[in-house]
Amino acid sequence: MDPDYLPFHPSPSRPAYAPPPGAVDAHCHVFGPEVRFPYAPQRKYTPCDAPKETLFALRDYLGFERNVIVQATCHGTDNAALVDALHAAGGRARGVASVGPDIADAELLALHEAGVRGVRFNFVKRLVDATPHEVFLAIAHKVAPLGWHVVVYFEAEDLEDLISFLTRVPTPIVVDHMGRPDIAKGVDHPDFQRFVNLMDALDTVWSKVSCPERLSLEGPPAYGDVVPFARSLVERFPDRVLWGTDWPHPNMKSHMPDDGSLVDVIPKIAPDRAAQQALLVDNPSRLYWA
Ligand code: 0GY
Repeated sequence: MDPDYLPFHPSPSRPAYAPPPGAVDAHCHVFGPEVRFPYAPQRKYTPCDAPKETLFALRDYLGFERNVIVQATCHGTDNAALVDALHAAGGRARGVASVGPDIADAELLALHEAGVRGVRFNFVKRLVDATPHEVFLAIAHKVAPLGWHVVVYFEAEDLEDLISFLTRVPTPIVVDHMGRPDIAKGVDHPDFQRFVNLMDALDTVWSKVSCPERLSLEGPPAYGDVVPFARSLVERFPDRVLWGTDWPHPNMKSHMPDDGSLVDVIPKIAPDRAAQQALLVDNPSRLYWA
């Protein structure tokens, strides 16, 4: 089936910014190829095939050494493409899987051996049908003994209703894309400050300072209106932030970002070498390679 959004950028520019040795792209995906790893029947979009070989070539081209590959909704709870990529990465990739509550302990162990270190809970209504919080909590309790964490994806307007759930999660929590703030409202708006307050109150909550291309009203290549949001989190929580390309940018319909331009946003959100080292190397190493 044809993809229902733009294909990823065919020839990204080489970024001016050079990431430090050991840098991790902590949010990216592999899709298909469909002939080998079919997409989930219940998916809400059909992606373009985005195979592991292309991801690893992009990693090298952009100056990264490692990837965290995140299971996206179009593959449902079939983590086969993810596991295949992890095996091929030779220790240079870790994974975040999607699993159901009935997953067997042996399956979890096999995922762990492949390099999975977390599960993802998706609350974005256009991407998934709702899952009861109790089901997610049962999964979180099942993976906690493995030392895994939970990645959550939600939109800013839904955070208030999720706070009581988040406080009950027994593992570290990584929030995708800064909780998707409405950039037009500004950093000081109560919606974004609710997220900052959550990170203040719960030191188990981390944030990916990623995806300016999804959040920006200004658009490429600088995505300048998103910078103050990401920078404020990097300054305030230097040890609990991660960065990722989000390649191959599923569901991007307005424009397809040049991944080189996305890398060049990094020194604007983490201006000094110490902040860059934490964001790109030390923090993801602690969470995924400890
Ligand atoms: C992302 C964002 C999106 C998609 C998914 O799991 C997914 O399908 O996460 C999106 O459409 O915003 O992080 O890849």
